[in-house]
Amino acid sequence: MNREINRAGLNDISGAYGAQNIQGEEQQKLDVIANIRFIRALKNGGEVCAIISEEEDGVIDLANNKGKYVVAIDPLDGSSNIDVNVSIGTIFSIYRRKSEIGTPVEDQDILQKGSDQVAAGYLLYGSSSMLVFTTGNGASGFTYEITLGEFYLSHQNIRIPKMGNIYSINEGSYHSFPGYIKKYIELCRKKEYCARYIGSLVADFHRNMLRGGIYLYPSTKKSPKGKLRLMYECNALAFVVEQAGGRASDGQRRIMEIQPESLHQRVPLILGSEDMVRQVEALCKEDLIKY
Ligand code: AFP
Repeated sequence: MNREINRAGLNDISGAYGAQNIQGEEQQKLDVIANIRFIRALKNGGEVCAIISEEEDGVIDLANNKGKYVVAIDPLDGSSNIDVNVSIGTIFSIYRRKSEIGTPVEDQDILQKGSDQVAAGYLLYGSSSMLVFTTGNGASGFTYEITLGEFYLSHQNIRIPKMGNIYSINEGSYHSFPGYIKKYIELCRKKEYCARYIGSLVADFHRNMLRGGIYLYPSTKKSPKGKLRLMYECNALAFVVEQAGGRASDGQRRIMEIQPESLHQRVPLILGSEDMVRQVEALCKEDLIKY
């Protein structure tokens, strides 16, 4: 994917594909290409029995009963940034199937909680391409060496600062945020924190993880349940950030403890430096007590 993304302006693979995905979002050509490529690679790998993808309505059953793992993936996140040469990413979660190996995939294999993930991570196609992932024993980053075509360990055991001074939120929606989010933004402004928002979750998250900060996508009038998807965006980053010493919440609950009810379920997402996320949770609690 790295090669295609880097050549996006030169060949006919940027721009809209002309269809919408299940969420009603316009698919970009690279969304479709990334989806096909990842599904093909996971199928050929032989370890996976089913895939949940942002770009597909239902579960992709690979008819590989011997496969031990279920993968949830957002093949290309931040795709509205492709045409303007801004960083984008891929996000993935890996689950061990619950049903017996050798039998067909069951519902219980698919809708698993984030706390059941055995590995998760993301690829960031930025000024360099990086893979950051965890298997539950810390989180590390690997940078892609383009001439050798390999990822090399470059960020061993990443630790997110407990407190930071960056906040990332689409402030254009300020007037439709819940009260506690508005209060938190006021607080960030008073303290003259740095507002940084790229609009590519992976890129915003990665910067905040290395520097210390918070990312917020709360409920809005347009997206009452938040915009981001629990199964292939929030859970993976929640696992990574927790393994780096940070926190991920929907305001009231730990993201990884939310029981998914559907493949494309959306949740509010607040994640990053532990003390910053706790402060938002405290403001949310105050609001709930008041009303
Ligand atoms: P696209 O893939 O449609 O660009 O959406 C990207 C995304 O899911 C996530 O990467 C961003 O953080 C978020 O949406 C940005 O959404 P807003 O444009 O509403 O701020």
